[in-house]
Amino acid sequence: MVWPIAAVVLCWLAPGWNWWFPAGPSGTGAAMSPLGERIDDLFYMILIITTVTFVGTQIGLGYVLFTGARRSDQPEDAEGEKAWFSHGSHNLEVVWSIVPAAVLLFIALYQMEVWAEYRVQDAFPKQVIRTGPLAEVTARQFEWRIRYPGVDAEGNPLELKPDPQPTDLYTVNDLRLPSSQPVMIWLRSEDVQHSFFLPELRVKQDAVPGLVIPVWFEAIKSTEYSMLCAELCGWGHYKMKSRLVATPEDEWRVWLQELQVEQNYDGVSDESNDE
Ligand SMILES: [Cu+2]
Repeated sequence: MVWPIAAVVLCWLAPGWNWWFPAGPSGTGAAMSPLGERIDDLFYMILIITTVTFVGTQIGLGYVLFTGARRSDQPEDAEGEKAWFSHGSHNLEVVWSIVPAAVLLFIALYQMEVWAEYRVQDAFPKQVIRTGPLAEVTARQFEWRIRYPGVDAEGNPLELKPDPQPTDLYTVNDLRLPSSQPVMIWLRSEDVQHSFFLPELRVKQDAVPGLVIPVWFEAIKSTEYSMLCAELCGWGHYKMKSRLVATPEDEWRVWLQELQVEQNYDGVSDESNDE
């Protein structure tokens, strides 16, 4: 019984110690995105179901072992204590087929809405469908290359085109996007399979060579988040640790304008004359 008890105690304590979910900018393991909170609720629901199942089956196992040992001790008053075999019991087979199937079906149906919002483009928030992607993130061995649209004369971001444009702007390992609103990126891979992972936002999506995968998320706080590769993609896999910086939208626009000035600077002319 040591292991079941240890498992239950650990299940109980792990969330408080941030073993279950990583401690993000909030200092706790709390999800930093609205959809992430709902994903966490699903995790906890499944954790409770598996804990109850695990403890229940261990208690059942303990009970069977205990009563079996007691009966074999006293073979002389075996009357009425005849060994009972469950093997071939139709009723038991039906019960332990239907109950797990019902539990799995319940989980499958219960998570469908969150899954759809996360992965199915038609169910994405209307805002990201309207505004389109704000950046393209391309994974490669071993870094994240990020492409943003340039800004027009008024300082508004242009539309991000599927193919690189002369007006595009670039960063490496530094993804910057507006906070407190759903934003979308295009995810690609240049070489092998990588996995775009924002642990605090509960976003994890494979980057697959040849595919352009739209990914959306919403950072509820303006701060810096971890951006990792969650797929062992080669010797330098660890070097893909980078960051997502979420800022209010006006600050993000100013940053994009500054990036444009910086990247268009020819290194000769007086920078102040260009503006
Ligand atoms: Cu990688």
